[in-house]
Amino acid sequence: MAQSAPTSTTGHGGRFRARRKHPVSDIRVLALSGGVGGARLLRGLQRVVPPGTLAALVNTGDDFEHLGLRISPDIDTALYTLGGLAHPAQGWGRHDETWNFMEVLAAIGGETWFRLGDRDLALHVERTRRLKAGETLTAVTQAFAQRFGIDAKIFPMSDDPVATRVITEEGELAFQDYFVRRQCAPVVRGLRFMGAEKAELSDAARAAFASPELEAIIIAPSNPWLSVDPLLAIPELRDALSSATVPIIAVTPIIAGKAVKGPTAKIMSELGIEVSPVAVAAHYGDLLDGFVLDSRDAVFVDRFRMPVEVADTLMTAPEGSARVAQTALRLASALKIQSVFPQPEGGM
Ligand code: FO1
Repeated sequence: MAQSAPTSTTGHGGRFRARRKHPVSDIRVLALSGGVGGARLLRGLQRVVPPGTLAALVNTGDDFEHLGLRISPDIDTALYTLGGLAHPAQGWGRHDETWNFMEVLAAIGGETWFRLGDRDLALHVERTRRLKAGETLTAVTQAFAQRFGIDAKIFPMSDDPVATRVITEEGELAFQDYFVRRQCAPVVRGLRFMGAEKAELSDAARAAFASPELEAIIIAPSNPWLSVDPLLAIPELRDALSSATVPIIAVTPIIAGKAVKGPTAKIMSELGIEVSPVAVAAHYGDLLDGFVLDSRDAVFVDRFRMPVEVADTLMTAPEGSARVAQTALRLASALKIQSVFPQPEGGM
């Protein structure tokens, strides 16, 4: 149903008609994502679904204030990756970056452990300004996504503050202190997500879950403990997943006993958890309807108590992302048909 394009005002009193935006009610695929691995799957999903039908709920537990700036790393990784601006090998930040700001900051004795490129800086400065002017993180993120020509809807998991705290053998650390300053070295004993129990979904995220066109929910191959659990710690989000009437599919973040990127395997072993895709599926428990397993781990198939698709899940190249996205969506649609036409007892 064609809706009149909403008009909105610029920050300078002018009026302009926002480009016609797809309404959230067009959303067919909803992805939960954090970090680099998650963003790569979002890139694949954006390539294989029709325009305007993909929404992503992105982790904000890594967000922090640094040098007086409000920084949302997983949101920015999603923006850069979907906007074609991401640094391919690094995953975070831009490919076309310069570092003059950091150079001078170092020269004047500023904090340089968290590296902010000159172009990246504009996002943090403008986000900080708009948040201080009273805009929500959801509104700011959508404005940036539009400016980057991104078709998918990128939603923070909440507009309320949630802070991931990493409980280590050396005591509790703020997320970026653990992840960047200490390069994930401290031994992890547990995690907590400050504010999650009080955090709510944004109206836009709620509308995405309620979309009449919704066909699948995909848990991206992000670090389950660091990047997905903050989302699952939000009661309203967890309830929305538990009451979802569409299949929920997780894509493995572990391949042949290792994480593609980041400390997933290290944290699993430090938490005394078997470093395998089976343990990841068990971590998500009865939320899942299906799992995408990497072909290098096909040996684990018979340890799964849910439908599994096996594929090459490495997404270093863009076509890899599209392949994994297709695999996850194919599994979801197969399960959806099954739920509508259940197999006779003793069926497949
Ligand atoms: N990760 C690093 O390992 N070192 C950095 O200096 C760094 C800077 C940075 C700046 C902006 C941004 O959006 C992300 C940045 N990241 C950096 C990545 C970030 O810490 C992680 O991507 C997430 O927090 C965890 O996925």
